Amino acid sequence: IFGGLKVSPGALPWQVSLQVRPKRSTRQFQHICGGVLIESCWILTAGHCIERGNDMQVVMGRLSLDTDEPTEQIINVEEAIVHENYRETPVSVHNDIALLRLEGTDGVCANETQFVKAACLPEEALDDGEECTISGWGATEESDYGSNHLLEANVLLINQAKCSDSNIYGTVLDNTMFCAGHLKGGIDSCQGDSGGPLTCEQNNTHVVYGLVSWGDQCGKKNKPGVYARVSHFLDWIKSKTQASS
Ligand code: 4AZ
Repeated sequence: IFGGLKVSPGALPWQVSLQVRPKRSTRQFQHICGGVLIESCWILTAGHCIERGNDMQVVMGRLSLDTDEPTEQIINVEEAIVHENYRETPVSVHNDIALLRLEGTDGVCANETQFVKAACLPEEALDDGEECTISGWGATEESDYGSNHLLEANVLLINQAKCSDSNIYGTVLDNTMFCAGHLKGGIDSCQGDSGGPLTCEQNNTHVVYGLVSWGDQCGKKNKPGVYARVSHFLDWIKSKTQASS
């Protein structure tokens, strides 16, 4: 996160760290992406975060990447489901969404606490200019390697036609994605934040409106962050989570 501030305990209880290690390796798990708890056994993340052939786990209820915290819950990923129309081009990523099914028994995986709590799915479209929150352990203006402490920043939803202007992203944007940020630059998501939440307040609840997906570098003027549009995928999410939970 560029231009971010440290998150306080319990402020973003749906934020998770997605971590991988080579199968059956004894090496430590490493953070690769963010993710969002949406149900006890389900995490939303970006499609481009899924690396086949690796063991995956999610760490929830923790702010610091390198220190165990009493509030944490660490759960293995049983299955990763990448969207069937996920597609990367040299400049953009389309349908950049995946679901992770967590290991658990009788439909209980994560236990709800003050520090681990699901975000709601959006029910309706939000207006351009609405202020929302992005968060993650990704690269900062000081460090390409990311932040050890979870950071957050406020961004504004940017009109789709405006973001499709030729001096911003032109014609690569489609309705599976939207832009958010500040066109003057400085405040943005970055590498390592991918898959993590853009949440907005709607009727006094926090809804996961976007997932960090891509952008032309980070924090640059006229190059805002691009987010997977969660509201576009509600039927897909329902079909997957109801089929096998
Ligand atoms: C990345 O490389 C990435 N500024 C993520 C977010 C943004 C740019 C790049 C948005 O994963």
